[in-house]
Amino acid sequence: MSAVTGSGERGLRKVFEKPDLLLSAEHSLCPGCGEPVALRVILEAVQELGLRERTICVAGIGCYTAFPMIMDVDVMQALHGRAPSVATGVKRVRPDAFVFTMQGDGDMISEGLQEVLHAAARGERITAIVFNNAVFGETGGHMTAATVLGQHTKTSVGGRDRERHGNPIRISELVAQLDGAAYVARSAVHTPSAIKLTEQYLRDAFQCQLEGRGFSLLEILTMCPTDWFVTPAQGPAFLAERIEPTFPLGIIKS
Ligand SMILES: Cc1ncc(C[n+]2csc(CCOP(=O)(O)OP(=O)(O)O)c2C)c(N)n1
Ligand code: SF4
Ligand SMILES: [Mg+2]
Repeated sequence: MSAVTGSGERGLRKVFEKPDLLLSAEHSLCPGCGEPVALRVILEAVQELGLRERTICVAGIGCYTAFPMIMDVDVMQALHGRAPSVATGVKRVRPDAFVFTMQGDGDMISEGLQEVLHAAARGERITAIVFNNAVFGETGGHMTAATVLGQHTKTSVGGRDRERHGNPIRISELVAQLDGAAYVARSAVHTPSAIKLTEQYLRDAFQCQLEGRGFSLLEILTMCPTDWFVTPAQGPAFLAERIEPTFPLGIIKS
């Protein structure tokens, strides 16, 4: 999992031990899936910042819907695409709570685009996290608004075509234009250095909420070898060569 996480004994412990907030259970995720790597980074950040008792996660619907059962924090489930609106209500009722959403690209960018845009424009003091694997993973690999041009999916057979299917939406750049968005960044989990970046950006985004500065968004590119039609071992290279050129990593607004 996170191969570059620190130095000395603490760093080694972090690599080989399960995070305290990650519970053990059966799950149905595929080998090589990037979403559990992102989950690990999130739970480590919550623990290290001492936020466990205050945390309420609002989860959308996707393969990551397996996670609430193995997260040792409070989690609410939202209808597809609606997590930013549910999180808005949670934060307004419980302003002292630490609130983050967990959505996929299909959930946030295809089905719930208006929810995230309005929450960002209002400057809601929540942190939105989107796992972008450029497909509707859980339901079998259909094209989403984030599927990249040329990408073969079950509904873009032969590759996404600009004329026929339109262009992918870069959610981070879109949200960054809104005045209420205080922090926006894009990271990934396909290499140790990318995971390190995810750790850093996640802390920045969480800090933004803790300081009451406004809406924060972290987009994390995750591997989906099953719906990219590659082997688990080929997933990281596919992300780097096919997905990342459309979605460059970095801080977009701070
Ligand atoms: C309103 C609505 N439409 C469709 C679905 C079916 N559905 C459940 S999960 C899912 C795919 C989610 O894709 P994404 O958010 O990208 O997450 P991933 O599975 O890729 O992690 C879909 C379409 C649903 N639950 N609700
Ligand atoms: S379908 Fe894709 S996103 Fe879903 S568990 Fe499998 S690899 Fe992960
Ligand atoms: Mg997806």
